[in-house]
Amino acid sequence: MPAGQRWDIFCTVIDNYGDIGITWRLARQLVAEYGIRVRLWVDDLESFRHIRPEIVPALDSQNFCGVEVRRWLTPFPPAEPAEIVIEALACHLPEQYEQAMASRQVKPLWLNLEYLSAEDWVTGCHGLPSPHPRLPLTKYFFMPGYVVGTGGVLKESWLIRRRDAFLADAGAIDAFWRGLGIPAASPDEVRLSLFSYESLAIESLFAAWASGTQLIRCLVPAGKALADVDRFFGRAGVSVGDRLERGKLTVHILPMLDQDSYDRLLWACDGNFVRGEDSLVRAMWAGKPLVWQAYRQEDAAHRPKVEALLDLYCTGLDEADALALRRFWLLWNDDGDVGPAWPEFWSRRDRWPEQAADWQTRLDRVGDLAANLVKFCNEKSE
Ligand code: TRH
Repeated sequence: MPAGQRWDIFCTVIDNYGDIGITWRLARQLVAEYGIRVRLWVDDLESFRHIRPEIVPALDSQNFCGVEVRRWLTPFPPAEPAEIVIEALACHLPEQYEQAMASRQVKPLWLNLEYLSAEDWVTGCHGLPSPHPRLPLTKYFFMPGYVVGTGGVLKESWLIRRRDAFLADAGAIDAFWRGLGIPAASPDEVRLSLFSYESLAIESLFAAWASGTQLIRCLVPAGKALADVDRFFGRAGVSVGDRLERGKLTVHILPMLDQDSYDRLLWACDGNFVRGEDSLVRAMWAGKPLVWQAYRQEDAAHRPKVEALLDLYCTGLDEADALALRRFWLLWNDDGDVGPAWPEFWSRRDRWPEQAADWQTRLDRVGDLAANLVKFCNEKSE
């Protein structure tokens, strides 16, 4: 790869934080690990600020971690296209920018970075070209995934080193909890993070926890799940800093943390409920028991995605473990009554770390997404 190669990454924030979370993480890694000059074009800097508090939404251009963050304005300002152009997560490049790409003598390499999925068809689509209907340009599909033959998932070179150093440092863990206003962990309690969409299942989960025998401390980042927390506790408008108790359950409402602190939360908890794509992958690397909630789509179109990941994720598990995991994940995604399924799932918690380590080894075989992307671009540019 030529030194100082320029990449433009385009991101529209459809909903939630996954789009910006993924593109920011990728941009930062490309700069830090490959010396690439990255411009990240984002249409919604307000959302970006939630996971990167230093972002100033009013600025058209700002720099963080070596990434040039640009406000994606309409109409799009004249800009010289980079050598590599990433259209991320179903966004569409501005017409003016496409024209500018087409008018270059050496055309930029244009990639459509798709959503992560475990479904079978992903391997078949990875790397396919798609000629532009009018302009002399070709776009390539780059499919993240969990198996060889896909683009892999994001993983920075420092991730495991930093995770292990943190987990080996009791002082750092205590300081982390103190910073959040949460008591230090104690051996007689189970500590779980819960990042979720609106879900009726939360009520049944909380009811099971409250009436169980185990002390549970549940950490809920502010956002879509708060209405369900309200409903369970008979409150209106719980907010950041609140602490709620019923029976064996204590719930703390956390602010949205910056991405690196959110990693620490996943590492420090005994188990994690995650959603969407990026928190899912981070929880996989955290290696703790995890429960995934897919991004909801109409007509339950997300259901096959959950099934497909379960099929891969459960490979190698014995039948009873796989059954308990499947049952809990599916009920959670269907907004079902998860209470009765919890004890069976959680009673197997000692087995999940081994499963997580095996899964990480499998992901490592695919290679990480940034490395695969750079390799793909090098090959196509030859
Ligand atoms: O926010 P999400 O639900 O994003 C979703 C999905 O990506 C989905 O696939 C996409 O189609 C949809 O958006 C539009 O979940 P996700 O992907 O986990 O993204 C959350 C990001 O927020 C991730 O980068 C982690 C980060 N985060 C923090 O930085 N701090 C926090 O406190 C929390 C809870 C999350």
